[in-house]
Amino acid sequence: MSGRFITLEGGEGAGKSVNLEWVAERLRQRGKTVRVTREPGGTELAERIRQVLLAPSEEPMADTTELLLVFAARAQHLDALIRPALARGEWVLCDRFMDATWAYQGAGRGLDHDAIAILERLVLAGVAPDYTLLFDVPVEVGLARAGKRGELDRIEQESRDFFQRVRDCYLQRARNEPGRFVQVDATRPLEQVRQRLGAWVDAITEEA
Ligand code: Z5A
Repeated sequence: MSGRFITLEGGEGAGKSVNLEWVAERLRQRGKTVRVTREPGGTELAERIRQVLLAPSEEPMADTTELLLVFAARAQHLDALIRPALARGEWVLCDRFMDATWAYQGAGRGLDHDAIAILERLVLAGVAPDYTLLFDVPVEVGLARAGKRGELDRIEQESRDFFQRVRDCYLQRARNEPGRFVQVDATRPLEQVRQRLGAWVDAITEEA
């Protein structure tokens, strides 16, 4: 039986984290072996890279450093966790993946798309999500939700315009790949968001 690679994406405070385990549990109820993970991170080494990436520092991080760290963490994550789990037939549920790089480093930072595409080819080497759940909320709503958590990490300290570019990029990518993306209106109450997620899980596990 073959596994599936499912990613969760969206801007700040969209609701990925509060729904990740819920979706995993629903998949388990449908008989799937599920591995929950996240980016940047997911393995011991990749989590260490995450700390470097997100910790505010006195020395400003160059945008290219940020890009390369994101891909360094991803290379490790793919090698040590994602590829082996998929090879065992597990369902991998990942909080953020490659679309986040296009949204944050590509659209947010405005980094060169050809450079990102080269790194994507090198690091992913053919691995791609089967499905991507895009939790969409207007920037103000997401920032207000995320702001309630208190201290902001290095990227969370970016401007409203930065997060608007991130959101626009995600929405454009969803339009470009309607077969992969499942867009979720995350302004709705959690109960309604989960009704939608549950119906979707039931549908894809019928097929699998
Ligand atoms: N990053 C990058 O730049 N490039 C990359 O390639 C990758 C990542 C992979 C860490 O990601 C950072 O890494 C991220 C992008 C960058 N940057 N930032 N900033 P992360 O996923 O670990 O962190 P995050 O994006 O900051 O997650 P988040 O803000 O926690 O968003 P979330 O997980 O989607 O939100 P949440 O924690 O599930 O929900 C936030 C709050 O809203 C919480 O109190 C919930 O109870 C509440 N909530 C959620 N849904 C609802 C609904 N439906 N109604 C009402 N309230 C709700």
